Amino acid sequence: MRANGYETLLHRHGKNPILTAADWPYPAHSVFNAGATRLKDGTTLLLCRVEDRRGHSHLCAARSANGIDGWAIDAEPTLRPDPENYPEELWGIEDPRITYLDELGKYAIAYTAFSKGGPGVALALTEDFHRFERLGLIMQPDDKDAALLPRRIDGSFALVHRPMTDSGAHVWISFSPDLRNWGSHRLLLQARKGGWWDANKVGLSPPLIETSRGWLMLYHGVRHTASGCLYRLGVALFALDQPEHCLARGDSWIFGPEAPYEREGDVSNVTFPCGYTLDRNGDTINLYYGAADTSIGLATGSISELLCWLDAHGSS
Ligand code: BMA
Repeated sequence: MRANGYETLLHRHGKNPILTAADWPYPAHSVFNAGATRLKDGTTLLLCRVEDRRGHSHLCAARSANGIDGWAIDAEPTLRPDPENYPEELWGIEDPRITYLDELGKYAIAYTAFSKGGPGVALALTEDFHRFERLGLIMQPDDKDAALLPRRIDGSFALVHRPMTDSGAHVWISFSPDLRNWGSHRLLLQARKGGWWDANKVGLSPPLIETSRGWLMLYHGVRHTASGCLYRLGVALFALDQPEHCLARGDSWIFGPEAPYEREGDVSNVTFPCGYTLDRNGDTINLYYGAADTSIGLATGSISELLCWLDAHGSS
């Protein structure tokens, strides 16, 4: 399929938006930016960011057999901010990204903890999405858009994240022996400059996807315009054993706000994926994204097609 002459790599589901605040079993203002995973029994679990009328967010799990509809949503918030014990969560917790860590037999959730100091990166572990073990703030403000890699690289856990610096908002990777102490920080992906669609501000979208050719990154690029920001999605590939080494980066964005529920909402013109699942064939990717900071959409694509596109449109 083509749109305006461009290849369509990610296809919106006909039932989009697949989840909205109207589906919630308790009062909620908006539901967006969900982390995603497939549980061992094949159930798709979305850990959704739910914003209340105070403007504060918490996380709530929604489970579905097909990842499209028939969602069973927790009757109460699944993970609430806990500012008494974790002051960095005073104004809410946002944008979870889920990675299953084989080594621990646990899911790691990297999320944004928001408080007086600004947004920082916090980490929690869980086996069942009912009980959670918090590790607290692992990257101090201003930092967000973080996810762990599923396995150690050269003996260390690896975290992709997006600190704000004077030179702009770029994606970094940091390493840790124990998930608590982080160092060996390296620049992973730099925002471009000038007229590019991803000038000045980029960030990781869902966790990196391991492929035989490298770690595939879907990242958001933010374009500042006279009427606000445009959040769109781009693609890059990094070496498996040396993830800070970029093998290819696409020149154009591949997915952006086009449908009415992406064009209009609390924050218009935002497509913001925080999670994906892979089908059993290992190729079909189901991408769950926040639409206009208001609802959750699903778009489906193929890993091999994304890699082919990168061969044709990428440079290192
Ligand atoms: C980013 C994050 C996201 C949000 C997006 C658009 O900086 O804070 O949570 O979806 O802005 O508002």
